[in-house]
Amino acid sequence: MRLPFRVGNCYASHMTRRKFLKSTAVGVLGATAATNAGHAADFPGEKGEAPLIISTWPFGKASNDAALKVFLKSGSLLDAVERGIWVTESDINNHSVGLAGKPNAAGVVQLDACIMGPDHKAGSVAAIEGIRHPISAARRVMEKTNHVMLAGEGARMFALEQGLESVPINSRELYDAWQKQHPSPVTHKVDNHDTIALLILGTDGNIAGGCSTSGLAGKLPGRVGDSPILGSGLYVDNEIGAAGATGVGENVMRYCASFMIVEFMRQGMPPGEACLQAIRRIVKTEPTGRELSINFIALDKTGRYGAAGTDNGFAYSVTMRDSSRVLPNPANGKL
Ligand code: SD4
Repeated sequence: MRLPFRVGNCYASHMTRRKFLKSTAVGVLGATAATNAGHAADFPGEKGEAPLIISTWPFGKASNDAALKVFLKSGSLLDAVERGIWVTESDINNHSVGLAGKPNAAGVVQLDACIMGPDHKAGSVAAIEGIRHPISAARRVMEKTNHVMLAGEGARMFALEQGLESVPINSRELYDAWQKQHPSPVTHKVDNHDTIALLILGTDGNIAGGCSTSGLAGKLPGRVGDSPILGSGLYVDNEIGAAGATGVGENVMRYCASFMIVEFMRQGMPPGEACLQAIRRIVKTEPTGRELSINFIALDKTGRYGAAGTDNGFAYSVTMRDSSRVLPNPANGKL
């Protein structure tokens, strides 16, 4: 989609979502007014030159920049994904990715991550505790085991055996104390969630992606979201393209949304339109209508990229050799 304004490099990676919202409100309204509501043909997305990296949220930009550097130096898509996502996982000011993420209802930070490469290999970890870089644990699952997904304590033990950086955990005591107060399961209001999903198209036309999150703040202990579930929080099909998600995982994983978006691209839709159509399809069957908090990014083999989300404040980051930008949610006003 051609926007009537350009969101340049002025958005530093530490800018909060709220500040970003405020600062782009005028531009977003402009974008909405300049398009005529919601026709697929008006939603073609944009095209870039590989190496091309896109990720969720303004904080993704710092990860994109790191991923680009790694790719240009090493030529490795998976290194670029992993080391790019490290940046967000390491950011102590980010409270929705990595060990600085907000804890679950029992006061424990449980992390989800996955990675998928051009050869359709994938690895994932769910509800892992105390591991600095869950994306690296996911990559090790992919490369060092015959499995695709490890969860909970087993995932942590595996990561420790692999020598990944860790911090001590005291989840047992926290969980026991929490259970005394809440003997039966309760649902907790979720008040904070943002995930990094990062997709890269290499100069050789190959695609890879990764995803990492602390999930929904206040989630029930053991709850796993969409982010480590292949086809939900992330999907890569090297013949077609890739998609990634951020938002309320329960509303993504019930629809295999990233897989759906890639399949829409297979049918010929440009990435942005595929994201929009996935949302429209999901919204149709949901009694809550568009109050779903589901947001997607996608890119295809030819370098087209796009995004769409139900959250007006959703934004995504796009990085190429000569530019690194944060763009507002192109679906604002189109749903
Ligand atoms: C989850 N999808 O665990 C993640 C959280 C998230 O933006 O993406 N928030 O449900």
